Amino acid sequence: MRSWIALAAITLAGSAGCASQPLPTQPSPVAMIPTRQVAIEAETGTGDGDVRQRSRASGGLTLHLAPGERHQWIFAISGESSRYAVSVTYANGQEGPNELMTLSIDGVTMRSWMNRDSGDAIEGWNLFVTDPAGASTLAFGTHMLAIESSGGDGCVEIDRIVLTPE
Ligand SMILES: [Ca+2]
Ligand SMILES: [Ca+2]
Repeated sequence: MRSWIALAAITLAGSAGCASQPLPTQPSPVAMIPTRQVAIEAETGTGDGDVRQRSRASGGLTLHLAPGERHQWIFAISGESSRYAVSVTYANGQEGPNELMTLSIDGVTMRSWMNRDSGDAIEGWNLFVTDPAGASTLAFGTHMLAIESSGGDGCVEIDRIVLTPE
């Protein structure tokens, strides 16, 4: 009888020792999500403009903006607050004068710049160039990005907008 009690005591001590070991520290879920690139297809979103088919465009589609037209996109930052560089990829066949592009995030203008030709009046509409459009510190959550085109020959086609963590 005595040997059974001793064995039970050892077993209990053993399990107690195992359970008392500290668990590994778990990082918080937010810290585990790295900041990462956000890519927006211009043919999504809401506002002015017409969607065009272009075989070399990302997703096969662009958004045509005429002078005075404005389009906006809602996007989400899923990681912690970080600074992002914004770039815009577009096609702009050489028809005439270039357009002034204005990009804003959450209502704040990031950059206004004169766009450039991506090629001639025929092939140029299926060739794409990428311009920087400023940088902004963006917090976790949803934001609104907008692009407005003004002046020029009346045609520019936005393909894609990319936000890259700096
Ligand atoms: Ca143009
Ligand atoms: Ca596209």
